[in-house]
Amino acid sequence: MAFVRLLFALVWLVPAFPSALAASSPDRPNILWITSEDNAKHFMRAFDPAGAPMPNLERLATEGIRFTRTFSNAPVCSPARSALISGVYGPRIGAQFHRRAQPVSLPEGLRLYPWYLREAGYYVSNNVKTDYNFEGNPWNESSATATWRKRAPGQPFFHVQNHTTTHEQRLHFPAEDVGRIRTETDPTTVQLLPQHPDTPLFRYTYARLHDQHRVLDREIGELLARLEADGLRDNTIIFYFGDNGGVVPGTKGYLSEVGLNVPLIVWFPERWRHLAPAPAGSAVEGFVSFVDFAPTLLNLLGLPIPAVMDGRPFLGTGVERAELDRRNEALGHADRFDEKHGFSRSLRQGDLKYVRNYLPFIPDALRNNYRSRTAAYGEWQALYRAGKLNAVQARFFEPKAAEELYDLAADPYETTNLAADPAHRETLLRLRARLRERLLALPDLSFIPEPVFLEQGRENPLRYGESQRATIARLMDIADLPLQPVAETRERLKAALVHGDTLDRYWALIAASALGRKAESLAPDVRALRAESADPLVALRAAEFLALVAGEDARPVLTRCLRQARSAIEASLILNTAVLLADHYEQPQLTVDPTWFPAAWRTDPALRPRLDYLAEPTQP
Ligand SMILES: [Ca+2]
Repeated sequence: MAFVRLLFALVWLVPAFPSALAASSPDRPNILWITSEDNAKHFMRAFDPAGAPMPNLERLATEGIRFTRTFSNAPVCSPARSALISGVYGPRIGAQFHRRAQPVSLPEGLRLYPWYLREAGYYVSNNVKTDYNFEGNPWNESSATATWRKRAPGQPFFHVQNHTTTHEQRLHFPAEDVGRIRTETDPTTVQLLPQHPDTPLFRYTYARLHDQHRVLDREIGELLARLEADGLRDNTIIFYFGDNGGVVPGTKGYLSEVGLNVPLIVWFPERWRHLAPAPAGSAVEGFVSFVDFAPTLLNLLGLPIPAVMDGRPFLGTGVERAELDRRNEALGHADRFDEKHGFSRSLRQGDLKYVRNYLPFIPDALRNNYRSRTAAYGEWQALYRAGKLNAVQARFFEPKAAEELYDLAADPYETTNLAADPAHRETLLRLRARLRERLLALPDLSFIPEPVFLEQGRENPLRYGESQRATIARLMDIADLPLQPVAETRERLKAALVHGDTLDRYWALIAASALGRKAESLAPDVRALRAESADPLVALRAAEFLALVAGEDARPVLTRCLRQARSAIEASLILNTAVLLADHYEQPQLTVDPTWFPAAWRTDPALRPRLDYLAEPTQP
């Protein structure tokens, strides 16, 4: 500690080296980002009385500022981390998919934030997870041994220390562990989400997760002690936050509050307190989301914020508490996560939460191999099949509503969907319009099917999105037809089904499937779209509709589409429907021969899990 102080003093006394002098300026704070994996605020006592005790974090919170409404923009790692490092919403630049099929390019004029810090003279290090959907390494060092200690003498640092102690994989234990390996947390004391059955395995899973939080807290305590021992604490601004929510079943990977609302604590040393928007020990309820973090860093250091960034700073010069408290909106997105394709958006405004499910016929429970490694998922599903769940617990396995609306003040765990309640009609229409406005402003590239986007837009997603603005608005209109009374929409749907543009037909078929039986009269029109000559993506959605509403066997068409597939991601999209129809709509399971695909496709993260699943001897 004394050594470092001495170095500071020595460099300060050598005016012959002005650049060294600038780099050592005591007018610049160090910044330490402590991140932890898959942490909702609901599992931490610092934020929720039902959470795990974490004394080190609680002390940091008492001396720092708790941001109680901090949202990951996506409930899974790579899209969440892509928003953090770019300051841009994933669906605006094609970074919304997890695991990426291919990395996307950053918009012109934008660099990942470590680059700006590095330019400003900071030593930037990351230990160790990256998981961005972009190419490039903006760090001085990103490794399991990265540390602030490797910076030049007197150089300010920005360091990320990521903890995997609470990561989902920690819940990949066998069900036999119940009663075999004791937990520090008493399973009878945990508070289960209303979506979960009260079984010994669920209670044990929660207890294991609480235990991991206790371990995490000890690790954070050790890290803070190292900072202190290095004599750096009085010049370092400390952030602690979770990288996405989770991680009991049905949270990570889903747009629930437990999937999105992460903990955030920011601690300022005395000399940098003027950059804090609120007093030590206080809680800020103004909304903060991951796109705001990069602009916040730049603002803290007095650096300009690139115009292309979507977020805005929540710390530093110019941030006023009153204005911060008025921020009350957060946008969430869920798309393909691994092999499971979906498309949902959420908009939280104050205590109101609106969710739009564009593929409502896909239940949340649609198979995702990685999720299913948590044993409690399997038990949850078995209880569903045995008819032993109540309506709230069973909803995970059933088709979704196209729209969801929750009053989180009365219903914090989103159990009662108010979307169809006439008493809330005005609120529904207001939030529906607001979400639409937000998505059009991006514009949201998920209206372009992922295989088409990768082929046409990956090189310059931002510019591609701008060029597709009118198309995306038109496709959104078609996607929203199911929200109107059927009598008014049938003719528009019929027109879209024969539209000259493939994507209009594609979305008309999805809209028809979202309507389900109410769109049954369209079956003859749809059969024509299933024909041999059709585009595989159109034929896929046509076969899907006819399977859903008329029980027609989709396998011959899906097989044909698979064999015509132009990319691994297109094959993945087709297999998503195959598994959906077999597991949730009583269709016979498709037989797939992996040799239909080029060898490189068979290891693709979006395709391989489906091939593995279909190869399992006994599917459920
Ligand atoms: Ca994570």
